[in-house]
Amino acid sequence: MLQIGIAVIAGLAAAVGDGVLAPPVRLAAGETWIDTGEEIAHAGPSFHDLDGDGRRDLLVGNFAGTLAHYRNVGTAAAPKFEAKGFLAAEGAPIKIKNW
Ligand SMILES: [Ca+2]
Repeated sequence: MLQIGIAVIAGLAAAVGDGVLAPPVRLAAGETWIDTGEEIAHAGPSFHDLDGDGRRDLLVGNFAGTLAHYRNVGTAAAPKFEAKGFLAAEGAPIKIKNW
């Protein structure tokens, strides 16, 4: 179910100029599908260049308030993602209150 949410957002990100959305794309990190798991809902994907290399990386927030980080090791036009764990600060995962 969560994979669908990510795929839909990825499809929106690929929208073309005439207002027609591109088909949804299921994202993977290496050989593993990106998935927040069955126990954690409300995937909130967002693309940002976190390391300043010109390629947008993927952050996936979830209901628990953590942000899974996937570094783009592909290109800007053909991204490939590498799982980097949860985004952290001072050695601890960042946790955002969402209610
Ligand atoms: Ca980057």
